[in-house]
Amino acid sequence: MTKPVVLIPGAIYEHVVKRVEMDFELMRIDGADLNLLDDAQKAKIKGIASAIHLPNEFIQGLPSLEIIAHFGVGYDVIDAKFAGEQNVMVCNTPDVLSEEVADTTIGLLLNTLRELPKAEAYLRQGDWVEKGNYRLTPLTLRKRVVGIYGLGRIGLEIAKRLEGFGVDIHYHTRSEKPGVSYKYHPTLLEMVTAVDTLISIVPGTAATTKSVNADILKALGANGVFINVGRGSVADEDALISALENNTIAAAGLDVFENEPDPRKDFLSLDNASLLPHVASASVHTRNAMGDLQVDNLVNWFEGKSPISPVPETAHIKVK
Ligand code: A2R
Repeated sequence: MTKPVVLIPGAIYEHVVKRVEMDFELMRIDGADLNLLDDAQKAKIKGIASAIHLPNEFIQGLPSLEIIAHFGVGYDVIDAKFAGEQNVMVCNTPDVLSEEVADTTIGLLLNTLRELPKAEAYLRQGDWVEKGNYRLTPLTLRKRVVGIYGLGRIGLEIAKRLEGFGVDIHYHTRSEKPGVSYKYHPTLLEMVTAVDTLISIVPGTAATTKSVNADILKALGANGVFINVGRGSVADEDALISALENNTIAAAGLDVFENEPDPRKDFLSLDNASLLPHVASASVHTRNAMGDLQVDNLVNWFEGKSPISPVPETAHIKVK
C-alpha cells in the first residue's frame, strides 16, 4: 500500500522528521512557497506537518490537502477558519506542553522579581569577591497579587503553581470559569486595577492583539510587573517599552515578542526587563511529546480515525 505524502515546509524539530519518515512518504521544501513545488508534487500532498506560517494561497494551492498538523498549541500562524472552509483539518499540540510552560513562567517571574540571571552574572564576572554581596532586590513575590490573563489549560497550571507561593490569584477571560476559586474579572482593565502582577497566557488573536496597552500598563501601576508567556502580539510593544523606560511599571519578564527571533533592540537595553528567547516549552521531553502528538494526529487521520487534537475552527470536519 502506498503511504500518504506528508509535506514538511520549512524548519521543524528533527524528532518530527523522523516520525513522519516512519509512517509517511516525506516531502520537504524550504518554506511555504508554491513556487517550490511542481504540479505533480502539489497534487500528491495529502498532509502537512509544520511549525511555520502557512499563507492561505499555499493551503488553497494544494488540491489533495486533507490535514495540517501544526507543532505548538498556538496556531495563529495558520488561518484555521479559512482552512476549514477549504475542508482542510487543522490540529495543534495542546496539553502536553502546559506543565512545562507553567514551570517556565514561574522561573521567569522569579527571574524578573529577584534578578536571578543578573545575580548569577555578578558572581561569574567576579563581582561578588570584588564588590561584595549582590544588591537586595527591590522586588519580591511576597505579598503580590497576581492576575492571570487567560485561564485555559496553561493558565490553570500556572495558577496551581502560584497557589504554592501563597499569593492572591485573580483572572480575566471572556467567560467565568466554573469551579474555580480565583477572583474573576470580566475586563482586563478591572483585573489590572486590582492586581500588581499580570501574567499573559492568552492566544494571539484579533481580539487580544495589543490588548496589553498603555492604559492597562498604567493601571497595573508603578509596582507592577508584567510577564508574557503567551504571544508577543498581545502586548503593545511601544507602550511596554515606554512603560519600562519611564517606570510606569516596575519590571517585565518576556518569553515572547512581536518580532521573533529578532525582538526590538529597545528591550535589550532595558535594565528592568528579564528576557528569554521563546523557550517556555523548550525541553527535549516536552518537544518530543509535542512532536509525537503532531504526528499522531496525522497517523489517526490517515487511518480513518478522528484526530486527537483538532482546533475548534475545524473540529466539525469529518475524516475522509
Ligand atoms: O476567553 P475564554 O473564556 O475563552 O478563555 C480563554 C482565554 N481567552 C481570552 N481571554 C480574554 N480575552 C480574550 N479575547 C481571550 N481569548 C481567549 O485564553 C482561555 O482561558 C485562554 C486560552 O486557553 P486555552 O485555549 O486552553 O489555551 P492554552 O493551551 O492555555 O494556550 C494558551 C496560549 C496559546 O494559544 C499560545 O499562544 C501560548 O499560550 O502558548
